[in-house]
Order: sequence, then structure tokens, then C-alpha cells
Amino acid sequence: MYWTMILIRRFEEKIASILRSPEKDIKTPCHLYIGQEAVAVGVCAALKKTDYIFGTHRSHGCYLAKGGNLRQLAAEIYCRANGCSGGNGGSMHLIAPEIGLLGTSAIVGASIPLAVGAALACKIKRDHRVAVAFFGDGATNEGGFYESLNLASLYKLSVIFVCENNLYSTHLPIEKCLANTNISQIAKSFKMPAHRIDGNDAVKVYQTARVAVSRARRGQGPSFIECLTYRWLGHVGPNDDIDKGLRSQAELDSWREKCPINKLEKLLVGNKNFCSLHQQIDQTIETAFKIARQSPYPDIKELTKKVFKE
Ligand SMILES: Cc1ncc(C[n+]2csc(CCOP(=O)(O)OP(=O)(O)O)c2C)c(N)n1
Ligand SMILES: [Mg+2]
Repeated sequence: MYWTMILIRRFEEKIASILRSPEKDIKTPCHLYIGQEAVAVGVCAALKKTDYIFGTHRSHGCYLAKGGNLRQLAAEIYCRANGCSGGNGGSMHLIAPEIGLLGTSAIVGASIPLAVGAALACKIKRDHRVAVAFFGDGATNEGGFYESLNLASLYKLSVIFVCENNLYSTHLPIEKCLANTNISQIAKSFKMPAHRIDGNDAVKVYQTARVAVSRARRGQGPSFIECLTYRWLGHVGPNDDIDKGLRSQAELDSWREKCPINKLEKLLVGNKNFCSLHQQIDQTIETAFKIARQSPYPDIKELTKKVFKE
């Protein structure tokens, strides 16, 4: 889990540094996940490769945590033909069925009914897979959220709802959008176990996800995990939104103190040799970006091919 969290952090720091540089050669909008790494990593550590996940506009983390290919992710961010979505998707539309990532979507809330649909398919096929929907606090304002929770509970579907409550939906603080900011309470009213946990504690996330996965695997129905966390950067791009007056420096600093990576590192007392590990990861990332930049764009003839079913 530690290795994957560092991979996600360093990968996104690389993207942020490119976006801040004069060359700025990444054109797809990037919603960065820095600060939230423990959620995707803790949940995916409890899943099998064959289990399904669905993500949001902020999904580099869940792609890598589920075991997605780093070079294909870098290539997708450069919209190249060898990207995980063939260069058609960019940062927000990732797909990697070989590791169970059936799609990420920029439509807020879209991951939720998709995961319920996948879980229904698993139930019909009796293949004992589990489906996970990752989504933000803002997605709980969508009608589909309520319909999905109801259907999942009613049909006892093997789905796990993972709400990444980072306290903001674009530039709106949660208390300006939700009448009840305790999201797990909303889920409880649909008669499913609902946990509200420290989303910056990778071990806690993993343990909670394991309980939910084993319940789902036994056919006992859905669970809900609300992970309290915080995004260190702005809604989109490499800046922190402090200058826009959207949040305070003190608030950001208090969450940086609760860094999920530092938290996990403190537990790894027997292993202090992180330096070489970080260097290895940085090298892997550098190579991935180099290959991505040198790769071809998709053929223009392919442009409309994946828009409609042929
Ligand atoms: C259906 C829909 N409505 C509005 C938007 C514009 N939009 C993009 S991201 C976002 C906020 C999402 O907030 P949240 O779900 O908390 O995720 P976070 O960005 O915090 O990870 C909004 C409103 C959209 N993409 N889709
Ligand atoms: Mg949010």
C-alpha cells in the first residue's frame, strides 16, 4: 500500500510540475488526487483483480491502486494512441477492463449506478465478483445516488459505495450543498451498513473495505464507506485555490499535517530505507512520461469510431 501511495503521489506531483512549467504540454484537464491516496489504495488492496471498480473525474489514484499500467496512464494523459483509452479519453475517462476498471466518468455521480448495474450482472451470472463505486461528496446530490442505494439494498447486490468526502464540490464547501453533511447517515436509512472513517488512514480504509468485501462476497448485500479526506490542490489543475479565497491556508495546513503517506510511514518502523524506493518510483515515472511524449496520437479516422456502437 505504501509503494502504491508513493507512486500515485509522485505521478501526480509530476503532472502538477508539468502544468506549472512554461511548456505545459498536457492538454487534458487534470483533477489531482494528492492527499486522498489512502482511499483508493486501502479499498483496492481489499479487492481481487477480477472485481470491478468505477471512478470519477479524479481517478488516477484508483487506476493505479487497482494495478493499472503506468505507461498507459501517462500516454492517456497525453491523449496518445497507446493510452489506456486509446487516447480518446484523457485524464477523466480511463478504462482498463483487464484490471477490473470498467470506466471513470466526468459526469458527477455516474460511477454509482454503473457499479450497481455491474453488481446486478454479477448476481445474475453468479460469479461472486464485487463492484465498487468511487465518488465524491458532491455526487450525493444527484438523484441517481438515491435510486442506486435503494436498488442495491433492495436486491442485496454485491456493491460497495465509497464516498470520498473531501469537504468540497468544485468551489463549494459541503455545508453549502448538503442539508445533512453526515453522508453515512443518509446511507444507513437505506438499511445497509455504513461506516464513517478517517480516509487518510490507509490501514483503517483497508480493514473497513475488507469487511464490506467479505459481506458482499457472501451475497449479503451492499455497504457504504464514507472516507473523510481532503484534496491538497484545487478542484482542477496544479494550484491550491487559496488565492481565490475559496479556502484558508490554515485549513489546508491542518490537513497536510494529516498526510496519509506520513501516517502509514510511521507504522513501517522496521523499514527505514525509503530513499531508494522513491528513486526507483521516480525513474519509472520519468520513463513513462518520456515514452508518452514520444508516442503517436490516434489516427484521425478513429476519432468517431468509439462514439456510437457499430
Ligand atoms: C452531472 C454533473 N454536474 C456537474 C458537473 C460539474 N462538476 C464537475 S466536478 C464537480 C464537483 C464534484 O465534487 P465531488 O463529487 O465532491 O468530487 P471532488 O471533485 O471533490 O473529487 C462538478 C459539480 C459535472 N461534471 N457533472
Ligand atoms: Mg468533493
